[in-house]
Amino acid sequence: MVEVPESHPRKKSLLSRQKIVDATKNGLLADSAMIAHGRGEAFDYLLGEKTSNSARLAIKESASRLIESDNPVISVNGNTVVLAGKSLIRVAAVLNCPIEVNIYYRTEERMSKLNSFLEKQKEIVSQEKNPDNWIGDWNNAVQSVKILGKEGDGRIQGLEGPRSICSSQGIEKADVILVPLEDGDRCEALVNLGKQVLVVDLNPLSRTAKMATITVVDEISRAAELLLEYVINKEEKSAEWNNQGILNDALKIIAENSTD
Ligand code: PTJ
Repeated sequence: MVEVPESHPRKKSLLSRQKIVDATKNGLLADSAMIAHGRGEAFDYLLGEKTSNSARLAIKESASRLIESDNPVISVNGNTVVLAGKSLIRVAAVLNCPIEVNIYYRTEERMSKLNSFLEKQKEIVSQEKNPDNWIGDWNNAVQSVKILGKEGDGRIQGLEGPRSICSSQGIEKADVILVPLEDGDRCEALVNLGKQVLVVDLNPLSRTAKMATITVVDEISRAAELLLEYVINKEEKSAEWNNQGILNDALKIIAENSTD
């Protein structure tokens, strides 16, 4: 791993790249994970590499829906585990909800490696001190987070083949699903099943971004840290949610950043 000096203006981006490179070597990621990451980086650059006010609103709304949900689940793919695994374990511990490994390019080997990676991260997170403003037994809360996915005993109706496989106690049962870097078809199938689908996607033009109940147009590691703050602060649901307005705002930011 190359040493990146503290002063380097692109330090965070370089470290994220390195995580993706290392995880690829370790067999955790899909062959196309770097392409997906590069596309995300390009959009993030255009968005100014910071969380916009409208993304902040979408993260708050996601927090409130997860809190109100009877059966919330956090669905993670390879890139998400590598970039935001620890933060999402913290969110799951506060919400007392499971995390499901659910990947587009499903192989038994990757499922098993991602599961072990998350279990190790759980151990590390469980040793941390309580997050700010959270009161309770942190070690116990983190240890209680179930990592689902490997069992594959559920199905997403409306999809065919390996992409329909899920956990009966996770995605199949859930009424609210947080699913970063989701694929458009699956997002549509989940919405058609009457579930609330909360996505994190840097591309406001993607089918996923357009299909979702709530779209957080932000980078997953930044969004996951804010989500933790908001689930702890127990954000309240807004009376009406205009998701198209959120997408329009992201496009406006990109347009503004693209002119002198
Ligand atoms: O682990 P698997 O098998 O589930 O495969 C995961 C990938 C990401 C390879 C797969 O889902 C895929 O091919 O995704 P796409 O169709 O390239 O879509 C990825 C979307 O996520 C794009 O719209 C990117 O802009 C966006 N994206 C990429 N990196 C980030 C991101 N959004 C938020 N944060 C990121 N770090």
